[in-house]
Amino acid sequence: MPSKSEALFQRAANILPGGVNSPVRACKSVGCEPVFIDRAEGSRMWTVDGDELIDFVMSWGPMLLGHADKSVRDAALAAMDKGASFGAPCPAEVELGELIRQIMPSMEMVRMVSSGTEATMSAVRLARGYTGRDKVLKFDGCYHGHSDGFLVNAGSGVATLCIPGTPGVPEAIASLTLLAPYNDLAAVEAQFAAFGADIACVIIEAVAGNVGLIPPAKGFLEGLRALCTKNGALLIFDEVITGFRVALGGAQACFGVTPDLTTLGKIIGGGFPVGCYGGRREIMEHIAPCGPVYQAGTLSGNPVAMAAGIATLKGLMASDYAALEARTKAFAEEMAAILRAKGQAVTLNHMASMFTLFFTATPVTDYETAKTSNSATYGEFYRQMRALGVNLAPSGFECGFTSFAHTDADLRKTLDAARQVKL
Ligand code: KE4
Repeated sequence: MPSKSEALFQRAANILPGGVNSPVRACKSVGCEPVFIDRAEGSRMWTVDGDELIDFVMSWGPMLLGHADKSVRDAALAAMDKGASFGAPCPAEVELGELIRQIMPSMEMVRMVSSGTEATMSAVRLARGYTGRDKVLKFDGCYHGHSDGFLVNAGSGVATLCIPGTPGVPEAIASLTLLAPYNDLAAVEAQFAAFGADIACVIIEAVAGNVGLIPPAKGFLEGLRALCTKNGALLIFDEVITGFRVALGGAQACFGVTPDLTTLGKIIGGGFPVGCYGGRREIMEHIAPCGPVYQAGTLSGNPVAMAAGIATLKGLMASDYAALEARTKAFAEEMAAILRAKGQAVTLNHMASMFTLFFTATPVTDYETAKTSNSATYGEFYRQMRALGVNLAPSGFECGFTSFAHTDADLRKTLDAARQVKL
């Protein structure tokens, strides 16, 4: 007799490609079927079969306050009682925008959209419109959503599924995307030497989270800043993951490097579909209806999503980041030690409340070294941990996330589960 999850997955596969609405959820790279979730609260999720899981995916980052946070829930329900969408400006859009600028002052003006992909796609169009240039430089393994130009050597689900090249993306578009290895400033300098006058922007995950976690090498971000300024290109920090996570003010606050534009998503919506891009006023004023660079969205600034985002940011402004980071660090280091005690080669990369365990002895500093991680071992680890009640990222090219809802008991229980794993 199939479980409820198995039966649902069979039905789902008949209507949804791969049975999912986003590829990495299909668990293909970790050799099992996904479980269907009935509900989630705090650090926990419950499957449709009633199994309880301690969650370290946290919806791929958004749930930093924890699932079903009461303040977020109450705000969203109160907004819903006043109507789901107006197609006209509402006060919450202004309040959330002002809150973002208060937390990230480099974002002098912002535009709300409905996903991280929309944010990065729009920021790149703005950079092209503002500079009059066509080329974009991104980094091997970084993932900025699924708009055409970003799928060149991308991370996240593209890397997870080993999708070669960019089927469906015309060569004329893909050729406008330049690449460099993460943390390789010389390679970026070489691209600028070759194409400088035509590079509209450099877009980077200031802490890479889609090849697993890779922090920037000392001086790397500062070097990018200098090269962009020197060559008249815009520096875009894609903070869809890192915004409000690696610090309340994001990676730009952590490293003291100011981008020209920033893109946000995930946490900013508290679980609702929200993205945002913003930056220097004189750049943002090129966006319609101020300026000629067009971007629009039916549900941009949606009142329910804005209310959830405001409640989320206010909750985070009152949260103890240092404490969460210390607990996450200790937890991740203990997890690595447990796996090493089992004879596994493990490289641990962690920062703030995100971490990745790579099954390799090689230090992981870019996409190539991330690929030395043993994906079969990761898959075995994933499957056994899920059977023991722990939900890790179903891909070795993603990050684990803790939240302000994860208790010491959750972390201890997870470490106890790891001690039982046989690799
Ligand atoms: P969305 O369009 O998925 O909201 O955001 C795209 C995006 C942009 N930039 C960064 C740095 C991102 O990490 C993402 C999306 N992240 C992936 C997982 N790392 C989303 C999960 C999924 O694709 O299902």
